[in-house]
Amino acid sequence: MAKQPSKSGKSSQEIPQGSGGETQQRGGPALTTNHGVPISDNQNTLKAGERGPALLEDFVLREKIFHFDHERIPERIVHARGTGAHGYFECTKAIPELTKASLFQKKGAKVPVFTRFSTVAGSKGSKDTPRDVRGFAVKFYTDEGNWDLVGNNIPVFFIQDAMKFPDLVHAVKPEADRGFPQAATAHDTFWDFVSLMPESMHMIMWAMSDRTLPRSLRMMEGFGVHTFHLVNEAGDAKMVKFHWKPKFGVQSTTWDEAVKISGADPDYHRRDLFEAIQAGDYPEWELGIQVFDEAWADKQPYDVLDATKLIPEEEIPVQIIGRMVLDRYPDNFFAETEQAAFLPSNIVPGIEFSNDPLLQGRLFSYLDTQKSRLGTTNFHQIPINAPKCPMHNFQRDGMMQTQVHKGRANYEPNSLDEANEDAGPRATDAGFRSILDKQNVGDGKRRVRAESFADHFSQARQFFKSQTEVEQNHMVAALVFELSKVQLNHVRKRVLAQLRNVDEDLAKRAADGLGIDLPDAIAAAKKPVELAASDALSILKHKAPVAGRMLGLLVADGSDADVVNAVMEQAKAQGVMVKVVAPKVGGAKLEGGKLLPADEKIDGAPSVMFDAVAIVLSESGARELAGEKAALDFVSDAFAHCKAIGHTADAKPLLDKVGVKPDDFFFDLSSDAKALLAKVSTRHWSREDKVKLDV
Ligand code: HDE
Repeated sequence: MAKQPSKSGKSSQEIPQGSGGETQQRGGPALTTNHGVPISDNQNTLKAGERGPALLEDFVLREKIFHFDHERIPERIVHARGTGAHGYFECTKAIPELTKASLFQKKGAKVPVFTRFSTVAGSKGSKDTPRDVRGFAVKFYTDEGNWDLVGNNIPVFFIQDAMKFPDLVHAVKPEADRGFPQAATAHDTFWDFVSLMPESMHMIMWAMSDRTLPRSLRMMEGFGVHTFHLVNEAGDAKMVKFHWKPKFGVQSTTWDEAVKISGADPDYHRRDLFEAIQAGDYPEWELGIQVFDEAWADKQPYDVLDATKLIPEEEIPVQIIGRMVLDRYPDNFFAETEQAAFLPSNIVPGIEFSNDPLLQGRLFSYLDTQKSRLGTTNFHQIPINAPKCPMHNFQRDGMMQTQVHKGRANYEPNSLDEANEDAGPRATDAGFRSILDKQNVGDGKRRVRAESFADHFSQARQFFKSQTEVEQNHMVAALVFELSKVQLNHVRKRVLAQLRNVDEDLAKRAADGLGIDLPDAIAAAKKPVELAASDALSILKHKAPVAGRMLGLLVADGSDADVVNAVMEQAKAQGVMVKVVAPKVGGAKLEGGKLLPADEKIDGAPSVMFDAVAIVLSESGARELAGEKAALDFVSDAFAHCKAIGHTADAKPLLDKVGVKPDDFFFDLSSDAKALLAKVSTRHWSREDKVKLDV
């Protein structure tokens, strides 16, 4: 084709084709179409003439736009927002007497894992820090197939029977007519539903506690929730609950912090996981089990098949059998994290389901949902989902089949081997067998709820009683906040009426906070029993190691270099990460002239993003920052959120402007940086009374 003259008189072929006038040849392999044809120009559409219409024959453009148009897939119906990482599971205590599962046979044996954490209610693009349950799903790639332990960071659930799940999810998601609120339980339909479902009250206690405001995904417990079975080589079965115990301790933010974090960094948890792994501070959990038998289960005042109940750790201690380390962030978020398909039905020989009716419903749902989300029954062939052990069967074809099966053996039984052809795989005696459970089947088909599931309040009360005063205050504040957002007064009242069955004082305090009269209690289906408090249920009674926490180091021009170094050295020694915050991201010129580059500009890194703060300022730096709203908020929020505050004596003008009075959690960094670091993971809760903030 003849070259088109351009307006400037130059042939269009002579105009450099890269953006900004430079060519785009920067190394790397040749750019091609999806079908391997090399592409010469990735900037311009093929046109009829330099300023003419685009040509339909432009297969390069058409393919590029076509693929782009279909880049998104449906998000998960629930748990849409999440992030994940690769790692390994190591058996630290072999338990062949309990299970024949291959991953638990030998101390020191490792299997690869992929773990995804999620919020439940929000859409894929919602914030990381709403008040919400967190998903904790682990895929173990064992040599006998994938085992998916698809749990949450809370050991119980809202409902007892899968039949109610669509109703629960409809109620919590944005309201059907208005399309809001996003990622929030604080609205009419959620509270309407749960107040009519007394079985949800135990989970409501957890949801209104700080458990739903985790400080980091690395600092959450995980729970398999349901009772499962462990089966040994001889076929003996024991019941089991699975627990994940975080190495970095359990920690939560306050509500005010979570709200502010969501504005400052909607990706807070995702970024935290990424940064910790990049820094080599690998998130780690211990895997624990509570093991018991039917005879023990039969003696409990609740049913172990009821997912709204937990087994107190004081009753059946958690024995640690392994550890999980997450040491590699995915290379590609979509290919791995988004396409990861977890299936509670993925179990391996030696692990078995129980008859928990919630679990039984899940066994169907997850397999089913992958077809609409990932578009094909062959989703198990996507690398993140594929087992890492051999896999052979006679399932064939389907959309996006990537395996090229050879031969004609696609049915069984066959005798093709007699004709020297490949006859394909055979079932094996060593394969998965379901345990015999004669006891619980056979009394006819019945659409009922077992009588043993009827007590909805005893464990809810046990949870409330097990909290420290600070945690109870937070729960009251959470209930008042949520119910203040509920607009239907009869719903508020019904919640309070249910709460009276949990704890009279809790109900009364919530009613006071709302400014409404306490209604009569709703009669409980079964009279609650008094259960002993359990320390394991309180976050503040857990150990709080300082390693893995994040310190915000505020500096400005003229800051004392020795103090900065002392803080950094102490932090390093304690395994605490540090982010340098300064008025300008280019950094601050410390006293003596050395430039300290900043990680963040002050208005991009409010103190809510840190566990504790070190304010290392010269007097002139402090005076200057005393005129900046972001710096004032940095200090006042750190104080209000009860965090440890280290400072130089010269930082006084800033502290004075904020008006905070130093207390036991203020540390003079010129003399003692170590003391600050020791308190990075604890909060000075008694400040809450002083600041009277809406915790
Ligand atoms: Fe889920 N749940 N769920 N769930 N769930 C899903 O599966 C469902 C339940 C949990 O990171 C969906 O692949 C039903 C309890 C996690 O990809 C869906 C019932 C627990 C994740 C589904 C429950 C969970 C999901 C949506 C009641 C804790 C995210 C997309 C019978 C033990 C997994 C998907 C990931 C995801 C159904 C209840 C945990 C729709 C029907 C109880 C961690 O299949």
